[in-house]
Amino acid sequence: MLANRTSAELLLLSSRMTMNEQSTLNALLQDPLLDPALHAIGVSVAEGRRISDDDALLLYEKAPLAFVGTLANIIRERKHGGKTYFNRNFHIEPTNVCIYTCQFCSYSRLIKQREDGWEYSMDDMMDMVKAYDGEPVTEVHIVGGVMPQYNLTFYKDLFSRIKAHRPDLHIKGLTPVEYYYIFKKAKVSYEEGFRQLIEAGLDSMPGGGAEIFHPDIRQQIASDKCTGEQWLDIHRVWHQLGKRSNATILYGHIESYAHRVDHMARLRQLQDETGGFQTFIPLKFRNQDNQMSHIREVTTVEDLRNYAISRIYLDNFDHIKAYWPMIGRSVAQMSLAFGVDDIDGTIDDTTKIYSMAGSEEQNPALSTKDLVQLIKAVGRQPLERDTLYGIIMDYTDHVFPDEEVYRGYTALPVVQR
Ligand code: V47
Ligand code: SF4
Repeated sequence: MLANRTSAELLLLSSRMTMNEQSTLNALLQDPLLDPALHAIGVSVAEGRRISDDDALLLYEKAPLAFVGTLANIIRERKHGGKTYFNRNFHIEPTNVCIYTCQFCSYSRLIKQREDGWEYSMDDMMDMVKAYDGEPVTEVHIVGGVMPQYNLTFYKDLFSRIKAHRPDLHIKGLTPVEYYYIFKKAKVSYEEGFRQLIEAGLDSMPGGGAEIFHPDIRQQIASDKCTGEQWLDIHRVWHQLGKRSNATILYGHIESYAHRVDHMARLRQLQDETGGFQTFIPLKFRNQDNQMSHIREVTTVEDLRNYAISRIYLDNFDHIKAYWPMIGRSVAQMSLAFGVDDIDGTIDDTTKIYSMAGSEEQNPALSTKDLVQLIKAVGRQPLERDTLYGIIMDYTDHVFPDEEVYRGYTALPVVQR
């Protein structure tokens, strides 16, 4: 405990902290009512040490929002200061029909009523790409249901056509769920399959399909798609090829806190091994139009606690992302004080998987100006990034015509003419 340390130790510790960090931590740790075990975790974080799985479980079980929020914000500011990243991307969902039966997904039921869904052709998808000609988008995120016609040959063709049309567009495509299926059907190893897709133009892998790795839960909510182990193996191979990917967790349904910690432990371990993950994206379970509609959604407080605890636990992940179309703009803004430093940046309305599941944003379209204002309004610095976190533009001091300029956290916006 800080109180039990020698003055030399305390001096050394405080010399590594900013004044702001010191006073925030002092206020937090000197609370006489603070649980001693939480106090010890606070000291670990102050010292920049990794917390254990038991610590993470304790945070989930006992720590108040303000406690985890303060620690997460210290880590966030150590890593990024006030920087908040977004990108300009668009989504293509090849189909909303899926052979798998994930209970939480509104796509799975459509296999029985296939005619109610969509199954885009190669030309349909190329038309979607062409619709962005001349637009300053840097990434296309391709993910959807799994269907037999979308096989390895199809995706090689799609990726190479996209690159032939627009070589600078980063293709962030598919997840281990699709890869496991298409590589198996094509009878190629993960490595060989990836080599072919990289040659066709695949650049990086999004974080989907992770759900909850622990078999006790995965069996109940996503029994027939790739296992947690297979998901991790596929990312491992991808990283070994020198490529980057993201990771997600689908939380707030039937899993326990121990399952969330188990999930993050497996990710932290793989990240220690490969260093290939860029971003962790907690995805809140939404209960509309799926077979788990009877489960109540968790509260915003729980969402913020979950962001914060993942920021504290995943010390080897550079970024924590809040996917704003799913949680809404206000919670996304709040999350920036609870460990989140990235809010994605979808700029169109083609992301159907969430609107079908009941996301906050029925029309998830935000212009760059809106996104920048949203970030500035909570005192953070907006940076447009590319998929690999190269900085495209720092908007901190940029003022758009007619932008509402926020001064500090509480001042009313002033329209800049
Ligand atoms: O794996 C499906 C989730 C994921 C529901 O890498 C649901 O940058 C909540 O992974 N409630 C796919 N979530 C999307 C995804 C993603 C999104 C944004 C950015 C990135 C990235 C990745 O969507 C699925 C599943 O976990 N999902 N149904 C639902 N009812
Ligand atoms: Fe298919 Fe993915 Fe939905 Fe599962 S979550 S049913 S794999 S689209």
